[in-house]
Amino acid sequence: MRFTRNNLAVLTFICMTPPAFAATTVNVVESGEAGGPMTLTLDQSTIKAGETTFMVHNDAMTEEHEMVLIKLKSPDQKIDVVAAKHRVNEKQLKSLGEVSDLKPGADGQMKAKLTPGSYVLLCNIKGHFEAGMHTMLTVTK
Ligand SMILES: [Cu+2]
Repeated sequence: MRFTRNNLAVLTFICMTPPAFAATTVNVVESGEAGGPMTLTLDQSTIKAGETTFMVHNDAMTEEHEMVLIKLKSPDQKIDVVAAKHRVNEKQLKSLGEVSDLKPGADGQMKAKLTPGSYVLLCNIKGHFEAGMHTMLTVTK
């Protein structure tokens, strides 16, 4: 195959175009009332690395929630709950930020630049992690 000047121009353009760069948005819904089961769900569990916006909605009627973003050292890293406090010890974990004090019905958001790896999103209000408010997020290249 012989390249004409036009072909080369097109090839050069393709080679120099970086991979599509689009910020990812993850929608997070938190739900559950005091004394009952609680949930923290994502609209996608695997995303590409890069600039990420978490849009967090507290769907509870009366309960305040929060969302803490944690990067794990490995996919199977255990997160311990401090029994006496009914909370996770955030100081032992790598937190990348949080949306705190989300009132019932309220929305919040946070941005983070995510590198490939395993992440956990959780609510660390007393008792909420144990009630079910945690979920995994996998970030790929
Ligand atoms: Cu909560």
